[in-house]
Amino acid sequence: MKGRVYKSTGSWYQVKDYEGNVWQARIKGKMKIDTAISSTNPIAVGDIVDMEPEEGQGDRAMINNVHARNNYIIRVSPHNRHHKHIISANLDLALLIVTIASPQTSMGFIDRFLVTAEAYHVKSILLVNKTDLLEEKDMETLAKWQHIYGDAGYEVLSVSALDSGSLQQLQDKLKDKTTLFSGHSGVGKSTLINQLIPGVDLRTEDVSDWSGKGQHTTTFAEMFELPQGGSIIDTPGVKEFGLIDMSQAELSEYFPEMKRLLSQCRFNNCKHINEPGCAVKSAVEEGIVSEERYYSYLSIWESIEKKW
Ligand SMILES: Nc1nc2c(ncn2[C@@H]2O[C@H](COP(=O)(O)OP(=O)(O)OP(=O)(O)O)[C@@H](O)[C@H]2O)c(=O)[nH]1
Ligand SMILES: [Mg+2]
Ligand SMILES: [Zn+2]
Repeated sequence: MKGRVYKSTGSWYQVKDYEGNVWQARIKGKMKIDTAISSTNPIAVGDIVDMEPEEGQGDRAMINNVHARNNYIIRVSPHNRHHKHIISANLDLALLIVTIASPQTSMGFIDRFLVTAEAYHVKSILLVNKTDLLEEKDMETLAKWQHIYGDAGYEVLSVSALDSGSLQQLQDKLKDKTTLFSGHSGVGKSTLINQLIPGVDLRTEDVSDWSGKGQHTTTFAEMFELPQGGSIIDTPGVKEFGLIDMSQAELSEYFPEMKRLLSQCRFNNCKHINEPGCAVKSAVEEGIVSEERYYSYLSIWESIEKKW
């Protein structure tokens, strides 16, 4: 029996089979787990699994195989490099939800997320939420982000989850796809899903008055089906995005606006830092590649291990 994992709480998995029945499943002790990834969670939301019902146990089942993943997004714990967590698998799209106010998302965080999604071949869209709260200077930030990320090759949508009329374009993007919703705590991931899927009624919580940050309301990743077709994966808010094993040499390939220029650098092992004839640096000087994105490149470059 084949099914897709909708929810995982550590030891139990909620799996929907292809006839629409929901099973409460565990991993069979002897199941072979792909150790190449060595994540703290062997099975993630979005995984396709094989399972067998447990005799006389109602909706209980045993998972005995995980199908090879088309892709997945993995995150390293910022506190322990060895703790890798697969956020979700078999994605068509990653929606990074960001806010300019209440709370503020940093460009550094955005860029780390986008780099990870590029490395794992997951297309991403940037969604700026809470536009109802934007003051004049925030509108400038919004225009700047639209410009920078638009030029880099990303779609940027801006909405207010409180105004369902602003969500039409987003709805079209999500149709018939499996989409990961990610972003800091409090940016409105669950609120958006409540708007997109009437009746799902996810718990949401005000951003804290004193810290201006979200309260980590969602605690487990869970997948929900959209009425018009497709599904969304709600996830707990992430504070930092630790990058997976990535070498400094490959990093520039994960900045689409730099990737386009790599063949024009004088040296094919150019680090794009202080080499002569570097096409990336020239593009930064000419304003073709944004200084902010280049700064993120340098900052990520310094934070990853040197493996040429
Ligand atoms: N003004 C305004 N408030 C919003 C908007 N979207 C969400 N909120 C509020 O922001 C707060 C946090 O929303 P949640 O949906 O719980 O945020 P989340 O991203 O799911 O947070 P975690 O589950 O902690 O990761 C709630 O009080 C929402 O009502 C918006 O577009 N405008
Ligand atoms: Mg939530
Ligand atoms: Zn270069």
